[in-house]
Amino acid sequence: MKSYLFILISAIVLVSCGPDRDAINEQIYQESVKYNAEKQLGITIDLNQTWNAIKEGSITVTADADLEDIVKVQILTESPFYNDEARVLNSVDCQRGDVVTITYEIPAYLTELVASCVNSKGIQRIKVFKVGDLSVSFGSSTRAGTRAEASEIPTFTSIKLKSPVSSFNAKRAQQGASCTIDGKTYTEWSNSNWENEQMWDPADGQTFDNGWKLDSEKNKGHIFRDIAGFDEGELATVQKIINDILYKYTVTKEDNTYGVNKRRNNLRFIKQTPYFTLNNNYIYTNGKGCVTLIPIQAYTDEFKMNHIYYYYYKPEDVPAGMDEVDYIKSLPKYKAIQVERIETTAQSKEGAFFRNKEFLLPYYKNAPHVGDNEASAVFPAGYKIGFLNMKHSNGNYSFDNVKHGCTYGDGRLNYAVNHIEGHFKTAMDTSIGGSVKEGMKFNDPRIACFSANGKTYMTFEEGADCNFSDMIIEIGGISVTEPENEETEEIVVKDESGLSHTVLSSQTRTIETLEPIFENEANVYTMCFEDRPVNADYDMNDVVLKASRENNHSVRIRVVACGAQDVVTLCGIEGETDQSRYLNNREIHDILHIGMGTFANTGGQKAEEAWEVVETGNMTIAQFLKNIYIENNTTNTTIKMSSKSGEPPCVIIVPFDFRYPKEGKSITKAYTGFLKWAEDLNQNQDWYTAPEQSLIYTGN
Ligand SMILES: [Ca+2]
Ligand SMILES: [Ca+2]
Ligand SMILES: [Ca+2]
Repeated sequence: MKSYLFILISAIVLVSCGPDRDAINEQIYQESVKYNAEKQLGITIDLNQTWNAIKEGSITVTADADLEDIVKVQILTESPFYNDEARVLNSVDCQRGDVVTITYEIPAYLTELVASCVNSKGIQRIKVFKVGDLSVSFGSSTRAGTRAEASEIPTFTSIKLKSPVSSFNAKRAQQGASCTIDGKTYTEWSNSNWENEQMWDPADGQTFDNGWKLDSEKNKGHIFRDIAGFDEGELATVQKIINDILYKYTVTKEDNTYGVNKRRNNLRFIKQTPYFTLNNNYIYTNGKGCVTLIPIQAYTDEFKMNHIYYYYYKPEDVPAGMDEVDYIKSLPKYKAIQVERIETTAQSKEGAFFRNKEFLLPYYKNAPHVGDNEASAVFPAGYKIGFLNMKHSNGNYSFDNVKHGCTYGDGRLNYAVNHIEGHFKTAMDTSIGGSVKEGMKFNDPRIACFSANGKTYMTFEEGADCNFSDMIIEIGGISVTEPENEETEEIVVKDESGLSHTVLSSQTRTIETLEPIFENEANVYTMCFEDRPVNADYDMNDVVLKASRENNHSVRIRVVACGAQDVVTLCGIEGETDQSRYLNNREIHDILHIGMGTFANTGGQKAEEAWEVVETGNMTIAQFLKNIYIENNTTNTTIKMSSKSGEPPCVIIVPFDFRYPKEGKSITKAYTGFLKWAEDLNQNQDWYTAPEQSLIYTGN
């Protein structure tokens, strides 16, 4: 068979030198295309392969999120919060309560998507759904905090505190000029003003009303109530929000470069949050009710060593002439949670998400003393609340242990502890003796706050890396006031890298929430052509188009590259368009304003992209692209998506901002997973996410 084909090929080469392809038998042409493909690719193509990696679907969305002034609903690939990777697949303008059906076109490997209600200010509330689900609604899962019946609030007026213990910073500072930890000598605590820091726990044996209780075990010293788990569908949504920004482990080569011990470096995210940029990770109370903590994950082997404390002050309470940081060091620290009581060891190992206990942060009115202290469950307005994690083995307060120490949300308080070698210092940047590329500085926070989907979370870095997802706690709140009209204020903040973000400050809950406005890019679909199927080199860059949704009824189409020498005309763009920008029926070199026979944007010459917006009506992007084809006027051939499956890949559609190969580099080398997918379309469906960097065009 092969030798027979070889004879045919020779014949074609002879014939195709002439101007007229009509003489070539269509079947001979197709077989020679196939022969070249099998030679170039070296595999047998899956008989069902259509070279279109897009999966289509639709979902009916009820726009009932707890959000004023909803203006649209959109479908995203991932959670939009602090996540540059999330892409908008489609959006429909609507109002609160509307029920809308939205089509989407996604990479075949995605199994979960995100529906989002967006309001006029750009604030979003999301809900995760499964590809194939028929409908999704938001309902109570996006409710921002809870407003209590009076019966939910404990009515105590005093709390008994037991004898305090000195903090590790205090014990180490009390050593004088230097202190020794596990044989190493440190001077960071000398003259550090830490020596008076004390840790106060509620004493055992107290009872509270309205469902609140002290832990039944001795010496836990935290006050909590049992709460119902996640609302319907909320668990999947919370998991997605957390994992899309704070996933614990490294997954890509880049992650590995910046991580340590296979833990991802999530420090960059922490530093984007307005709580860090504006507030040093303090939260501000507004006097509307109780402030509570609801643990949702403790993905750490050391969870039994973690003890969460808090402190609070009014900025105007700092004595004149006193350094604010020294003032904070001297403040009493109160127990909030002993983490060993929130989960099992098995849950800690699998990174389970849960939501079953709500811990109260009592307000102690005066400086604490052993015995009864005047206290209330409602936190007055105007306080900054800060958090720390006191890490130590239970009952063991020895400062001579590298894992023992207090780590704070206010990074200025971490300077000394971050110097402890063999544990905390490992999380520092390599330039200051740590192990993490782009790791922490000595003054960086180890607890961060962020708001997403109407809730505010705290996330902890307890140890020797920068994954910042050792523990995740929702900052809850039980409001005692009637919900008022939204009190929001827009603030523009700059992050460390100098980028400006609009943040909406809201006072609708018991603490101020700071929610940035996230605008995610539209998903980009890429269509690649080979211009000479008979002797294709499969660099898939001879004509490259990119398409993205402009809105529910129009598509932006761009011509981004020409890696063809032949005269090639772009055809089949269907739909109304602005005639001043038309691309249809024009020669590709002409479109890009480059010389005939030259390449652009495939490695050598660069050219500006050309684009137009086309009214596509009800057509999906996939349908719109499938209609587009090229005419090779040099060889007199038409190259279009084959209506049959199992044909050679002369045209492919990728549901992604695909980095096509450089000039002359085969897609089989640039994407090593491509051939497996070509042979079996159920394998390696995400092949286009893992390029060989040196073989793809990245703009240079
Ligand atoms: Ca960690
Ligand atoms: Ca080519
Ligand atoms: Ca080419």
